[in-house]
Amino acid sequence: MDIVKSLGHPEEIMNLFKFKMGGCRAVMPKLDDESMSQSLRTCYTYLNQTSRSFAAVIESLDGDLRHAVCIFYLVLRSLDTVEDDMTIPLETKVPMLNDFHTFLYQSDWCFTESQEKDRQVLEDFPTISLEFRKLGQQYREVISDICHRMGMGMAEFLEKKVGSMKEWDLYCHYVAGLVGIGLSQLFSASQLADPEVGQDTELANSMGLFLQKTNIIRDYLEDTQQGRAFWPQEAWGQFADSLEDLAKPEKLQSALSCLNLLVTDALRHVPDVLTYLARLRNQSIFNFCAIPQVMALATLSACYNNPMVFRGVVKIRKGQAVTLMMNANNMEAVRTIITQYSGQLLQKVSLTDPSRAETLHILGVIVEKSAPLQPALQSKSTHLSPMYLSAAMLLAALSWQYLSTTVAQAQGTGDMQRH
Ligand code: D61
Ligand code: MG
Repeated sequence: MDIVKSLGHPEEIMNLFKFKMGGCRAVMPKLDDESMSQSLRTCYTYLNQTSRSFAAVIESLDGDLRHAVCIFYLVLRSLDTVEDDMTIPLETKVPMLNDFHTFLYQSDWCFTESQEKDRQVLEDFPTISLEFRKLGQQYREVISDICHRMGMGMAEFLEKKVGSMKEWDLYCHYVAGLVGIGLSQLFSASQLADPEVGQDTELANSMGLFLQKTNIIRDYLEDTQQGRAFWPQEAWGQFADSLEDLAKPEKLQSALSCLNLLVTDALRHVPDVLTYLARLRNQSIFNFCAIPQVMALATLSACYNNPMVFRGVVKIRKGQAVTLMMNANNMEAVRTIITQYSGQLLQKVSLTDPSRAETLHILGVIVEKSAPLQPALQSKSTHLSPMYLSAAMLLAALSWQYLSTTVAQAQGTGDMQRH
């Protein structure tokens, strides 16, 4: 089935075969768990059970960073399982979220009343907290601090809705920006990344916001069907009387306008993502950080102006995902990928979309910032690399789009004047 979906994309078919033949082992070597304690092996089992997208890239991290990030993931996944469990009453949930960081040092603390799919990590939390207490002090301090701040943020938003775009940024900061900030501190603490990586919390926060906003945009239907509302009212309120209304066929145009507005807002974080990735020196950390980001951009491009967001869950092809996983392992390749998807998005921007100008603007900024550096080095040789050419063409296409916008507007005003 995956092969069929990639029929029009020969590179993807090749990569799917390579992947099936274990080709991605180059990018993600097998975890040698011989020397592991039983409880640590159990933690890696929970990691693979609860995270489709992060397990493999976490297992391929170097040195003691691997275990630290694995435990960091399981601690926050446990906290999030409490937040997401709609069967836990508020008066129980709020104190649990606020005090969760203290459970890390209570060897027998566990929670057995969750109905969530990931409830295993709460029922057997003693195994996770045991491995947590075995980590180095520098890692435990980061994990406990981030767990405390995320728990308090989640509790804050249990009592209030995501209203303004600013509150959307704040909610995504609590549940994903703090993950980026914590990971960056773990990277620097492991000496596998420069201290500035852990210190520049703005960039680290953007890494999390781009991933979480993409998830929230993609999961519109699943979330609204489960009574969860993460789309900011400041956005949907411009197009409908309720968030659920966006799923009504007669509201499709309004729904697409709201969707495109949110995608455009999420794209604001891409320039920071590029700056963040360019600072990474360790290959395993680069893969771990870059792969989820380019997957998110591919998902955003697939969601943009796509009615399927209101009828199901839009997913990128398996062949596309494998190709991104195999290619996104150096900065030049990431620049090329981001330029390609910006071009794809550009082609979808309709003349009548209310966010058209903002979308074209941010795509222009992204294309400029992700223009491949290589050509400069090749200046000695006259010919310009194909990527340089396509970036130039993209910029040309963008300015053409701008011009046609302004002309249309001028004519419009002309028309306006006429009526
Ligand atoms: C570099 C590399 C990975 C990064 C990063 C920078 C910055 C941020 C993140 C990963 C986190 C991205 C989160 C996007 C997926 N959204 C969720 O998982 C939501 O839950 C958020 C709260 C718990 C966060 C758990 C987490 C996730 C990824 C990690 C990690 C911790 C620790 C280390 C590495 C990666 C979403 O949960 C979906 C679900 O319940 O399945 C939600 O409830 O909104
Ligand atoms: Mg959650």
